[in-house]
Amino acid sequence: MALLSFERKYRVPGGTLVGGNLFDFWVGPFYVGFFGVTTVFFAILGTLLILWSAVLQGTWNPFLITVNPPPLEYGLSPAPLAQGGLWQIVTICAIGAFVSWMLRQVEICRKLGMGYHVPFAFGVAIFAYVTLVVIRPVLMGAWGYAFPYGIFTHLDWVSNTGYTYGNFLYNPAHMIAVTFFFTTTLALALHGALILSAANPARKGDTSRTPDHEDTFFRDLIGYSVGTLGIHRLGLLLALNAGFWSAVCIVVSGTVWFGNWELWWNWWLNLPWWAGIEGGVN
Ligand code: UQ2
Repeated sequence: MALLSFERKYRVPGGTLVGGNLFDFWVGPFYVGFFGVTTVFFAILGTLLILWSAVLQGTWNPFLITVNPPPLEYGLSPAPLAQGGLWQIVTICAIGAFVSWMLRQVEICRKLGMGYHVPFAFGVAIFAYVTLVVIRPVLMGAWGYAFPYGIFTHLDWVSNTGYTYGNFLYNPAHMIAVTFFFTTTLALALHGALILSAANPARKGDTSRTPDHEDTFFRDLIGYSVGTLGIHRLGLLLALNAGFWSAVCIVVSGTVWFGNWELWWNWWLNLPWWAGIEGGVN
């Protein structure tokens, strides 16, 4: 069905979570809905507050603009605007905009009778962000442990936070997250290459190849094809795990593990069956 006639057929009222028919309309190609309104509200307010923060800071250099969280002394209390209060409101706006965007996705899924896989996936990204700026700072007792909103300053925060725990690459959850990130790119590269190779035949003028060709390529190569639906399940699983284990690796640093991550691996050296071995560590 042509795009325009399909959309006309499916652009019908209903499926909203909040607001009934009130915001159940489109502006050009965009569905609005109650959460479209709240997304725009939080996004504009948050952006204006970042600009206000830049004015207070006295720079328009995009690399140097930074909205800093309050100093650690403020703990978990509201801070004056110029000492992290702006960061606190910007964070509320960011979470408000992200969650509104996710719920707008849910409303569109409901209108179309689709599964909620996309808003669920976006929810995992929101969870990773909320872990950094809410969950971990609350567990550690100060908003000052959250990261600043600036191009250079957030890089400095990542470096400083990493070295606070020695060599962060020894963090086992970080290892799992990195492995999922790399495996995600491997799966997407294989999938993108396989689809394009079937769609664009080796001999010019040949017709496109079918999914059977895709399956057979991998059966010939490694004796196994994960399948055309399976590769997308695998891709979603890999990508969501990358975000999830990223959240885990930072939330455990400073809450359940305080020292250097290299020392975490001493559990291996301390296993009972080689305790007391001559030349060992215990
Ligand atoms: C596949 C298949 C696809 C694919 C890909 C495979 C026809 C179009 C890429 C091959 C993928 C495999 C064997 C899994 C690789 C495992 C990891 C962890 C990267 O079989 O079905 O559909 O796109």
